[in-house]
Amino acid sequence: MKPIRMYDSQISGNCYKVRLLMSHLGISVERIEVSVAAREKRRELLGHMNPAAKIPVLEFDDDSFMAESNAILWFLAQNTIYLTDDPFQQARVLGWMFFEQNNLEANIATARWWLTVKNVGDDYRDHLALRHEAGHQALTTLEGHLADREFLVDNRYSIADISLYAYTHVAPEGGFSLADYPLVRTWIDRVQQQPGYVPMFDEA
Ligand SMILES: N[C@@H](CCC(=O)N[C@@H](CS)C(=O)NCC(=O)O)C(=O)O
Repeated sequence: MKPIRMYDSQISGNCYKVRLLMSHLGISVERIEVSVAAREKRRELLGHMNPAAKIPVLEFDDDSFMAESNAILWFLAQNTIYLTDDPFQQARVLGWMFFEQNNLEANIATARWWLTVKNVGDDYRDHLALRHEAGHQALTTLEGHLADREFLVDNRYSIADISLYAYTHVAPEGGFSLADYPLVRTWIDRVQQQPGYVPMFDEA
């Protein structure tokens, strides 16, 4: 079962995680760019592949589909250097990926969506303040965890790092300064030095 196509968006961190891992693994697929802002017809386009009608969605050569960025990372990373085969460390990887969806993406991606993608920050001032408070708590947790390690789990670069990197490195687009998170900034640099690293936006 090989991935052949990805329903994707360049501005989406959830899609970027998958693109980044595929680049590390040397997997190339046809990319179908889907506008995240134009929501009409979304269900018609994606509903048969993902009941939540969201991207990323990966299509396989046997006509099956897979949604949820972290589930896709988990699947593609099997038997590669990007996922340990030790069940205890695997559970820690999963723990960080749940943290990413609940604490980090939920706040940073939403603030970024209002401020940078939709440009409606003024309409959402109260909501933004809550997202900023919770997002900073997530960044503080990440900073603390990086105090005595280079990567999130087992001192090796893994899909846990890829998952959290996606929205952390664009946090300033959501109004989050990273000035108070020097270890997070160094970790961002470290991720960018990994073989096969690609930036979020395609180079012209
Ligand atoms: N938990 C999902 C979230 C997917 C998601 O929110 N995708 C966004 C793009 S980042 C989307 O499709 N937005 C369009 C919409 O909600 O209509 C994942 O990690 O894949």
